[in-house]
Amino acid sequence: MNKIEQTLSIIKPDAVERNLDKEIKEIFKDKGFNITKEKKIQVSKVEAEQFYKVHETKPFYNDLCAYLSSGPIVVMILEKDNAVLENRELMGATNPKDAKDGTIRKKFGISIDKNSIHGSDSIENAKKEIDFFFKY
Ligand code: IDP
Ligand code: MG
Repeated sequence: MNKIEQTLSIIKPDAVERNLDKEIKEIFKDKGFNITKEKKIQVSKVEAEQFYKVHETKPFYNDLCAYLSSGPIVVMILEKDNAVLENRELMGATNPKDAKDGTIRKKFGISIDKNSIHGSDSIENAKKEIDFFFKY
């Protein structure tokens, strides 16, 4: 059974810097996602650390947070049946080298850190991440 879900997507600094945000949003819309909220912002290092707290023990944590806060990003709520899983499939593998044809990371990703896009990995995390950016 399919059901309408929301997930959080972030167009990361490397993609915004290359003016790919419009093209990436069109890909989501073509695949049937509704972008119900979006904003272009720049987060502080501390905010990036909060957002990526789940990765705080990883060796790449500091670089990851420095990177996310390094320039403007576009955060979006995507809505669709099975949005969480379908967005993960459309994004492609974390490392663009491993991403399949037709995925956003295959098309635009530069490297494992500059992989152009973030997407929530579970319904539970989607709720937390949406609240993080859109609950005032
Ligand atoms: P995901 O973005 O595909 O969900 P996660 O494992 O949640 O991947 O990692 C979060 C982000 O951290 C990735 O998108 C990537 O930019 C970065 N990252 C993950 N693994 C590595 C690594 O081994 N080296 C450097 N950066 C990494
Ligand atoms: Mg993740």
